[in-house]
Amino acid sequence: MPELESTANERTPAPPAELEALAQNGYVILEGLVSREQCDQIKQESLRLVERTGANRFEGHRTQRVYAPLGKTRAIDDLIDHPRILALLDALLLPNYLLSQAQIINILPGEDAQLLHHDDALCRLPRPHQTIHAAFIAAIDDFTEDNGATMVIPGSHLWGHELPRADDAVPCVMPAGSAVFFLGTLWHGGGANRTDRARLAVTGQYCEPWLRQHENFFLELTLQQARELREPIRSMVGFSIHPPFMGMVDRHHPRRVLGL
Ligand SMILES: O=C(O)CCC(=O)C(=O)O
Repeated sequence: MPELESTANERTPAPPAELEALAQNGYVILEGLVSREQCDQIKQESLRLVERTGANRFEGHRTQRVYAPLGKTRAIDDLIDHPRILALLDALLLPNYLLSQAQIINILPGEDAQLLHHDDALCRLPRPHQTIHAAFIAAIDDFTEDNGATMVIPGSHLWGHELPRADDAVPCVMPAGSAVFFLGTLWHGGGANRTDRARLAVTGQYCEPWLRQHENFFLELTLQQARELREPIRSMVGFSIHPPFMGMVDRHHPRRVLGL
């Protein structure tokens, strides 16, 4: 097997206060990840890509989503590999952690609150358990009390199998360009949009390098698209290994398939 590589590098480590907030509450708000101008560009591109509304209550009958955005636009790359997001992931997950899923979510006026859930539920592990999954949801519009801001239940990452009560959830109110970063065990969901304007967000979910990703990037991206992805996004979609050989292709590092 050729050289090992890591998504962790010389990044500035995550501030202890952010890690403490995560340990205590299960989430932390990161302000000012991208500028308002960048949000405007993301919004313009997202509104070009969004199509139909969801098919069920979880997707949201009044929510538009862009699935597989990495094959459709480069507009959200600066969020997907934002150094402050990756610094938190470096502290939480093993080197060569993966992007599990990326999505653009536009909650339209009149949408009901989404069912509360935790992102690692599909793994069916007894709770509470170690962190194997973490995510961010970035506000591209300002998130307010009543426009569909992501709702979280503080401390619920430590729960066992008790079920959440909607009344315990609090909105992540934050200005456009900020994000809520949270552990895969935290109960959360999109909020109800009681305004007359849509609420746009970008989300990235990440997982341990030995866990199956929610999205099958190998089938969503052409080899040429994968070649053109910048690092560390290319590694995070799956052109990486969990040492010594998980993820190999015919004995070799998967990057060789791309001729790189
Ligand atoms: O849009 C949001 O604020 C949350 C969405 C979410 O958690 C999901 O769709 O899984």
